[in-house]
Amino acid sequence: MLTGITGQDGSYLAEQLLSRNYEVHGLVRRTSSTQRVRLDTLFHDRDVYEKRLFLHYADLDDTTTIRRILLKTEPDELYHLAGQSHVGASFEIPETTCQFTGMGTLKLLEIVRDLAKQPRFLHISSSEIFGRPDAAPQNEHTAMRPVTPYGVAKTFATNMVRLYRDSFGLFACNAICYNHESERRGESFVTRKITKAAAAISLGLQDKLTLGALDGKRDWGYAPDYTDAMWRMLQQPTADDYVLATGAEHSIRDFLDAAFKTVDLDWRDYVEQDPRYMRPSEVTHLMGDASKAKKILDWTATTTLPALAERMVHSDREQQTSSQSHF
Ligand code: G4F
Repeated sequence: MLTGITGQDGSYLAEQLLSRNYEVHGLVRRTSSTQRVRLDTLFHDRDVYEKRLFLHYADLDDTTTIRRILLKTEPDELYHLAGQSHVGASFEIPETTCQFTGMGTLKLLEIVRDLAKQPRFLHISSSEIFGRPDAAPQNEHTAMRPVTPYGVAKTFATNMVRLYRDSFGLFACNAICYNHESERRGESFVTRKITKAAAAISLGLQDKLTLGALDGKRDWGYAPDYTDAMWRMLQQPTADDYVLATGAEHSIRDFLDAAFKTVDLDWRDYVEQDPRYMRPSEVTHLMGDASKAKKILDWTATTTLPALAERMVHSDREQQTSSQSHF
């Protein structure tokens, strides 16, 4: 069972689990739109949709419906990936962020605690819990010092997962994920915004890219690697928390360099900054130490930043070229 199955990570994890012969169930928020672009291929596969992949409708705060679905489906593994995940937006909608990202996790833990057959539980935590850390790289023991509403909500959820593991004996784990991107990344996150713009500018479809602060540094990896690690975490004999990261730190300028280089352009000719995209408080440097994941899960991130940016720009160029050819 996956919450957030229609998101970037949910869609990769669903594909990986199906390829491992799992029956996959997804919790989906009921909205008037039925667009689930990232699951399109699976939907149209007659051997998969409603044979080995099933969707159920429930909002994260609808505990009665979620309990009913879990009682009916009796999952072995529950991957909790859903929540309000945009850090910048969390300053505009802090209550919604805490309601879904923080309380949504606690509500799920409460349901699982009461189940006769308890699934193994994975919560997607975030490097945002470290905020402005006093150590680099950060590991599972680094103090949590969040500086954004999203980081505060994730810190609450991460600590609750630990508490339910230690106090109630749940098999509950935190995947403390650093930024992980892909061609399926939401278009308002900085990497996808950059790769979409680089592609559009190179095709003559756009002439400017407006961004916020360019000084931040992040540890950017490739999303399918991270969902693979999540699965590995739930196959261990004991539940634990793991940092998932590449161990390399890059600036937004480095990402701009790599993305625009793919299309032989210099980003300095196109990028402008707008305070609208700047955050009231910002995590400046984040870099993870994933040596525990390497040792215990036999996991390492495979993709370097230039290769990631290049891959995303090529995919955006293909998408934009094919949507142009439909007109
Ligand atoms: O792409 P971002 O929005 O990612 P951010 O804030 O690091 O959060 C992502 O990674 C976290 C893991 O550490 C996740 F937990 C979280 O859910 C999310 O997936 O911003 C990256 C950096 C920031 O410093 C931001 O200020 O890019 C800067 N930035 C500059 N201009 C921008 C923009 N970010 C966005 N989204 N849009 C801009 O125009």
